[in-house]
Amino acid sequence: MAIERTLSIIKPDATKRNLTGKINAKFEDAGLRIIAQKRIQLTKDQAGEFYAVHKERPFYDELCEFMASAPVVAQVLEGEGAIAKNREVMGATNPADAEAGTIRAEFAESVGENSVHGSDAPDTAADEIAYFFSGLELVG
Ligand code: 3AN
Repeated sequence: MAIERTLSIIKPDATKRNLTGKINAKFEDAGLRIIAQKRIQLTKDQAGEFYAVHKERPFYDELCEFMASAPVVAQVLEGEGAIAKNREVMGATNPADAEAGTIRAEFAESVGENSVHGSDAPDTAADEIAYFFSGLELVG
């Protein structure tokens, strides 16, 4: 399988509860390398731009408010099949459906405040990485 890069975000519910290290350990234990990482405070507009694909969904406004409610940690994960592997480690969107041992099963508070974001395909991964990081910041 090819080496891929994917965008991950540790969301406000998790940074507020001081879970960055525990979540990073899950990625590293699964063989994903954190090749770029920064903690930032998004504005509601920036969160809205990032989640523009969800604009028509009923939870869009709530999602943007939440993503701007506290700092997030944006990161690039690299590894074999990193996009699918990261989504496996994250678990299902709704923590009630997430498999035991996944990040969302262990840490997520609700379907909205679900601790992590991960890109879902190669094209979105490339766009989302470029939203947060310049090429110079990616040291594999
Ligand atoms: P995933 O993050 O698992 O790819 P998406 O792309 O369906 O899930 O949803 C993007 C984000 O929108 C989720 N991570 C979650 O924070 C939020 N979200 C999804 N469904 C709901 C919902 N029913 N109510 C509130 N927020 C939601």
